[in-house]
Amino acid sequence: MSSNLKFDATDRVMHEERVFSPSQDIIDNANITAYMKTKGFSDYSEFYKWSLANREEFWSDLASELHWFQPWKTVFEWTEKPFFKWFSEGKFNIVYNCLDRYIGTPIEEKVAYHWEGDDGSTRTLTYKELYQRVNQLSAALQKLGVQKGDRISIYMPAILEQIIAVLACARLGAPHSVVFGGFASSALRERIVDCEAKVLITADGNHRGGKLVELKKLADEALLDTPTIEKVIVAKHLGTEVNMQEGRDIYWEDACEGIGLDTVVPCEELDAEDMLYILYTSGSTGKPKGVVHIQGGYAVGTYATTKFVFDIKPDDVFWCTADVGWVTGHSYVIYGPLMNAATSIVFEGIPTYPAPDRWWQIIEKYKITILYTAPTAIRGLMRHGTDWPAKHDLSSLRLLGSVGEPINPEAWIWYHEQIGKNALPIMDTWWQTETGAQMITPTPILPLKPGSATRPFPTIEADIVDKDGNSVGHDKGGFLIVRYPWPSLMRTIYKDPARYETYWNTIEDVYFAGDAALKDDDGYFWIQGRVDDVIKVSGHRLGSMEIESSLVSHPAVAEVAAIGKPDELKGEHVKVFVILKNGFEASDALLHELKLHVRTNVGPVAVPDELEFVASLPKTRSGKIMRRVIRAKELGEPVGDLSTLDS
Ligand code: 7RM
Repeated sequence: MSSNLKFDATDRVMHEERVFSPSQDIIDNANITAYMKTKGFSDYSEFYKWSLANREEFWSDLASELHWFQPWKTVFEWTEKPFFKWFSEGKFNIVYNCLDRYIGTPIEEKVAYHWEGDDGSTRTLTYKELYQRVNQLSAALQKLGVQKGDRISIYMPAILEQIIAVLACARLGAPHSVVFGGFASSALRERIVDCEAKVLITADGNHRGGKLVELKKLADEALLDTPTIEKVIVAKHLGTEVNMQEGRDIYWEDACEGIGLDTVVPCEELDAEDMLYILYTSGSTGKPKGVVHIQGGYAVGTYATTKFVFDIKPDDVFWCTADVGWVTGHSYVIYGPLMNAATSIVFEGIPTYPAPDRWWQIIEKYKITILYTAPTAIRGLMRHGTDWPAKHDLSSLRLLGSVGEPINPEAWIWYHEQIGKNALPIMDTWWQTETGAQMITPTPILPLKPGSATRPFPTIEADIVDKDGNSVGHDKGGFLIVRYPWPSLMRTIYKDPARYETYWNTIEDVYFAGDAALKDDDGYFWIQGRVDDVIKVSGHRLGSMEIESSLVSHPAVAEVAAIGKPDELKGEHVKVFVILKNGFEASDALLHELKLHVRTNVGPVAVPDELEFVASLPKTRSGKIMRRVIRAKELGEPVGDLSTLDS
């Protein structure tokens, strides 16, 4: 167990005695109830116990609801621990399950996405139309030389072309690597270089909250140093004049020229374990990790959780507010909802533009039934008062969800009272980029406690342990772990299997999530936050080292330490401590310059709220900065073991 963990995860109790029990009506009609019945259960605890002993049966039941070109031979095997496979030898394509299987059925006329632009413009795609657009782009990619296995980076705003691009890649078996449109050019470049992408799909630009983002310009800066990129496809979203490099850049519409909407590019019949995507996420080093997800098991996991947690029914209108640049967008804007034939909403803008009722207006307009969002957004909207939601008819809503960070009971209650009109259950879903799908989460049949993600999803053997892997029992803090692989767990870290293995050997033989948590007497989990150098700012995942390495590239900076500090609105914000090089003076001007430096190098999400110039930083004898000590001092908490401190 590494010694640089943020805290020891002991007894940070967050108790909430209130319990909200679901109505009998909700219980009777839930998808999970129907499944439990087929297995002879009416009680979740009994069913969960059964699921731990019958993992393969549970997951093959769910997998059987999807289309396989050829059935799997083995449900699960540990190939060489901690590497494993699900549904071996099954032939599969996730896109077939998102689109093709609906063609020729009434679902083809159903709306897949309602899109609402920042400026209020709208667009709709039915399943048939989405299928056509995806086939068309797949054909265009083929014409540009893309083949199964080629990596494609996608750097786009929240427009429907982003989703079309993702699906067109997956259809061909060409792994996509979506880079959040809020990242700056160096972050984009680093990700393109790591996965050696052949093609980049981007857009001219976009507006968010009325502000212009010149995306192509940012992409061009990244492309100065990305030797593997052969072609750049540019979607015209704003229709503005942008630089187009001869021979490299091609407009989306030109790439698709001559490819009719009736063109069909059959789905590549892939192995269940073939790579679906790489998604970069922050860890404890400066280099982001390329989390690898695969076609089969990932599909089964996102399909099953969407069905049971969000309880999707044919008439639902589902809105997951996450950006496709993060894992929540991959799993619950694209794949999970499409495999459940749901109608989803995609919104380009921000909750408060042009006014703080934009979201409530969208819910009323599209008669949204399920809203899945982040605590930081709830807290932000809470600040504007109850009049804004009260102005709108939110009665279409039947279920709420939360993700990205612990939801504080105060925000939970506001969400429940003001948006859920004192009636709607809130699915507080704990999971990670690495886990692919929701892990510790209620389904609508579980009693809820504000602030708790409740209990593990069926088959997920989560526990709280000490650093030696021993269960700590109830009401004691510890490390959150999972004992056994599940289908949607990442398969490796791209080109770095050793880094994947650290998830399984930090605490011997179990999946170590990097979070501290505790379990109460009812077996409810209370997640307390990261114990490593991952910082969650407004639900966005950042790494201390990424911010630090960006800052040390500035000529004035000698050394930096970045930490996350609790923040009422954002959950956490970044504070950096900077030691200047000789000959540089601390000043307000330099402070602003350094913040700007992070903005242009990593992106606006990573800009530190606080920056302090210091003369020294606590270090180990081997010269490693002890962020744990800095953080404890900053928060006025006990600094813990100082035996490795240099001075
Ligand atoms: C989905 C996502 C993962 C980290 C995770 C936690 C934190 C996420 C919750 C949560 C408490 C939740 N993926 N986290 N959901 N903490 N309650 N419901 O966020 O890879 O970006 O981040 O986010 O610390 O380890 S992520």
